[in-house]
Amino acid sequence: DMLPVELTLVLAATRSMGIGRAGTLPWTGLKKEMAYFARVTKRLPSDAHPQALNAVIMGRKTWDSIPPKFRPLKGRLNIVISRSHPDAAPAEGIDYAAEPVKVSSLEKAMEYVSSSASDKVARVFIIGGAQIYGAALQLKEAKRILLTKVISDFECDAFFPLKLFESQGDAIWVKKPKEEFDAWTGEEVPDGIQEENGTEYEFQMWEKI
Ligand code: FOL
Repeated sequence: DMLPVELTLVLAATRSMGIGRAGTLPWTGLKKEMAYFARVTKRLPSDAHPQALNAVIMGRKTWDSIPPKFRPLKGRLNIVISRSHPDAAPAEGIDYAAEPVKVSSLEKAMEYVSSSASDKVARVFIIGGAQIYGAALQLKEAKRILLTKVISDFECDAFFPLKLFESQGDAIWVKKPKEEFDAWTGEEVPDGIQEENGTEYEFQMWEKI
């Protein structure tokens, strides 16, 4: 049976929407920002089945970029998209804590999370990179973007394929007020400009109208 899947994209990006450089993040030392990413992608909505878990969907290059000691990202169902992986049989008996589910497309990833085979999935996050964000943005299911806007400038060679600016945003996407951001994440998200090791950033939530 197929359940509807709402997708939330989560990313940190510079003002020019830069998200990566040479296969990794453009910055180092944003420990609190990374801790926010981990908390928000792990936390279940209050109405979730207590044994549920959230899913994180990523491309193969993003998987490779995660330090081996942190992957699969713990406490989350990890789904990795790779064209070179036949979709043969990821279904039964896979230990989510030990290995990611491998699929050949975002559509297959969506089928996997929405099928009754995994009715224990609560929220579904798209965690990159550029190619996967681009594919997700084409889908009606992409409802929300958790954007950490990095104000300090960094050289980047990978970019989020959509510009989100407070004044001149894509008309389809609107920045939500803090109250709705806090309610959705289930935490009090720090408001205003944050600073870590000389890098400034701001937590934001955007939704499609
Ligand atoms: N979204 C945001 N807001 N910030 C990011 O840095 C980010 N990064 C990615 C996708 N969305 C993001 C992709 N890159 C880890 C490493 C790289 C990565 C995503 C996750 C990672 O190791 N995460 C661990 C945290 C480890 C720690 O505490 O330092 C995790 O458990 O989530």
